Formats: sequence, structure tokens, C-alpha cells
Amino acid sequence: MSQLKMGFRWFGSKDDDISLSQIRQIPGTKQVVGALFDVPVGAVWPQAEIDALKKEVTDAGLKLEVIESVNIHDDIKIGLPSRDKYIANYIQTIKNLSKAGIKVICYNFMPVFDWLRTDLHHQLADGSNAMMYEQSKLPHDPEALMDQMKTGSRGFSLPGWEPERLAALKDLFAAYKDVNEEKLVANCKYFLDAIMPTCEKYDVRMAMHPDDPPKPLFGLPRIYKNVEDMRRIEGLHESRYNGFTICTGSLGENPVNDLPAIIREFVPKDRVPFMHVRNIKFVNKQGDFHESAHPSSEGSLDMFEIMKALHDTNYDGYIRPDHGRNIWNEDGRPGYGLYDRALGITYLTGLWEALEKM
Ligand SMILES: [Mn+2]
Repeated sequence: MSQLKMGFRWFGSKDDDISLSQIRQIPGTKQVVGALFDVPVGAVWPQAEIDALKKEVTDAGLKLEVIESVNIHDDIKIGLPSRDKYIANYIQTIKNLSKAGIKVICYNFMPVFDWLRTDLHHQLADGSNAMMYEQSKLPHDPEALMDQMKTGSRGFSLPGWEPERLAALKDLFAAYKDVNEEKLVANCKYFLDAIMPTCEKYDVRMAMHPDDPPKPLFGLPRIYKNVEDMRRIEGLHESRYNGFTICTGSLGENPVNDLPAIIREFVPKDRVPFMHVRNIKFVNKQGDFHESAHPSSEGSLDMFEIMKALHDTNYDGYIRPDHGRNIWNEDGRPGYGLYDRALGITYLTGLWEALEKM
């Protein structure tokens, strides 16, 4: 019976309320998906810090083989001459991670903002809360969005929202002024062409995460929104090391995206080293949504069909539940509480066992 390489995202002992021993007690969970969160974007990840994280996870009886994320410096995405320096640092980070046995790096190529939501604690009818996106509540001013995210996070750091980088928001927007979708794609190719020989030599697979939400915002281009984008990114550098994180929640935020079909296209081509599996619930025809518990009955995505597509294509990559709700009075990091993600894991592994035995 093939076992899912199930993981749980963890923000480190300094910055996560959830302990490794709690993660270890979630049935079927062997992997921690981790990162160094105090290294500035663009700097080399020090070997000693990587090794210390690896040891901490291993000592707790878990494995660390997937890193999420090694974020990409904006100069690389903008295509400034200084990008070569940052790419050299990225290459060194890949080598250092490889020495610690890391197999997959999740990353994204989103300009300025990582994922975003308009409400980080949307109250649901059952008393739980989850993150929500409503187009009409997106501020016109990006600074206002930043304040909204900061207030909504209630003191938790949010992945991808590095304060030091976003402090110079106006300058950052100005720097992206001439970066359209085409240019962003070309800059992505430049980056991939530069790092791929190292990835191949050191056996570290890159797994790009979709844009979230999968559409252009604030006039900034987005390059991983749908299956056409995936075909383009795939073609930028022909290698199994140039791969994708298929995030069912992020791609699923556009109802046009057919996730089982996307899985059936890209898994057999060996381009999917990492899966994020979560559900969302559309609340209207305009595509506004809130995040939901993982089961199909709770959201708009058919999770059985998603897991069946993975099973039919003999998926053997890494997988983790993605954002969950805050339930049972937990006041966790938005999207990253313990209980609902643990429930998500037991549901996904249950679907998988059924698929295995059918
Ligand atoms: Mn995701």
C-alpha cells in the first residue's frame, strides 16, 4: 500500500504555538514542512541554522524534506541587475538545503504581495472562523490592505508578509511599474535557467505555488493562475526539477480551474513534487469565498475527485493539508491552527485508504 508523504506546516519553535510533539501525534503524519523565518529575503540560509532545524525536527521523530518557502527577492522578479547577486545566494541556499536532505523547495513568483485575504477571522455559522476573500472589501490602496492584514493577524507573523520588505511599499510598487506579465515570465525564466543546473546536481526540486487569489491585483501581474499558465511555466525550462505545488485552494478560487484535470495532466509528467490540499466555499457568483473545513460536504471543491486523480496518477510526492479554520476556541495563526488541519489530515488519509482498497 502506498502511503501518502503527509506533512504539516510548522513555523518553528520560536514562532509557532503548535509543538512538534503535537504534530507527531496526528495520525499518518511523518513530515514537517518548515523554513527559516528569520533570514531576510535574498540572503543565504546559513548551513548551521538549517542543520539545527533539521535536528530539531528529526529529534522529535519527524522528517524535514520540504521547505516552504524560500522566498524570491523582488530584484529577481523585477529583473534588476542586482538579481544575479540574489540568484547566487539562492543557489547557495539550494546547496545548503540539499546537504540537510531537503528534496523540495516550495516558492512563489508573486510580485510584492504573497497570498491575501480581506478578512482573517470571518465568523462562520457554527461558531468557528476562517479566512475570507470578498472583492468589494479589497481596499484600493495597497497600504490600507497591509494595515488590514496586520490588524487581522492579531500579532501572528504571516508567511510571505515580511515587514522589512513591505515597509517600502511605495518604492516597491514603483520598481514594478514596467513589469508586465510577459516581463515577469521572462524574469522567471532567467531565474529558472540559472538555478536548474544546481537543482539537478543537488537533487532539489522546485515547486512553484499558485498565485492566491489567482488573478492580477493592484495592477500587478500574476503568472500562475490556471492551466495555461502552468503549461507556459513548464516550458520555461524542461526539467522535472522545474515543478509545481498544486494548491487546490488557491487554484480552486477560480471556478474555471478543473483541479482533477490539472492533476491528471501534470502528475504523469513528473512535474508535481508537492500538493497543498484544502477546500474553499464560494458564497456568491462573483467568486467571493471563505476557507472551509477540508471535506467535500463543507466546501465547493470535490475532494474525493481530487484525491482520486492523485491516486489514479500514482502520485508519490509530498502533500499537506492547507489552511484550516480556527475551531474549538483555538486562537491560532490565521489558517494555521492545529485542530482543523489535523482533522483535514485524517480526512485526506481516510480518502486515500479507501482509494487504495477499492
Ligand atoms: Mn497553498
